[in-house]
Amino acid sequence: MILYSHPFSGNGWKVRLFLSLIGQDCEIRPVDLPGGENRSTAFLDLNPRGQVPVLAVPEGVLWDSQAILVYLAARHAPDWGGDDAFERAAVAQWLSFAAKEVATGLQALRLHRVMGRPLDVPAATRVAEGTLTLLEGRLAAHGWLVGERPTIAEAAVYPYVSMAGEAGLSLASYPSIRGWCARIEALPGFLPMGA
Ligand SMILES: N[C@@H](CCC(=O)N[C@@H](CS)C(=O)NCC(=O)O)C(=O)O
Repeated sequence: MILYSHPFSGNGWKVRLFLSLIGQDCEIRPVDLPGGENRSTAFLDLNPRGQVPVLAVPEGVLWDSQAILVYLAARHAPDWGGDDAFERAAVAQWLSFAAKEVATGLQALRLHRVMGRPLDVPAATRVAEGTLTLLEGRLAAHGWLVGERPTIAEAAVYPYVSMAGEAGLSLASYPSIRGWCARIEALPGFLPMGA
């Protein structure tokens, strides 16, 4: 397995974090995003979206962090994908939340603040605040996003939430989110950003 990523990529961190949590080895190939390597013909052949992460596996090439998490759980760690039809659908619901609300709020704000990407900051801030409020509601009543143990939903949602400070938002008024982050950070195999 080869993971194409960049050390700064939060979406790449989702995959590296999950690989570490399940103790799965993987070759990491850095992609020079600032240098535009992701726009090269060779990289676009791997991912026509021109984004990391990309995972090359014996069956083919997968792009999109959520899709890669689904593959890795199904192939290597089924316990992390949900136990039954309802749980697997609930996991998919949070993966969709990661790809939409988390990406257009917290991820976009971090990219804007750290890399200077143009952004409608008030609109993205509203999305990010709504994201945190929704999560706080779920986590005030439950320890994990799905069921009673961590799933790939945690790997998809946690990275950009835990980096809220880099997006210019504080988690001070979200105690349940902070408790959930601490539980994830205490899991065996937890991998910090940039490690
Ligand atoms: N939906 C994709 C988003 C991937 C994404 O936004 N990747 C960023 C790095 S975190 C990227 O490669 N950006 C390069 C670009 O868009 O030019 C996923 O979840 O993998």
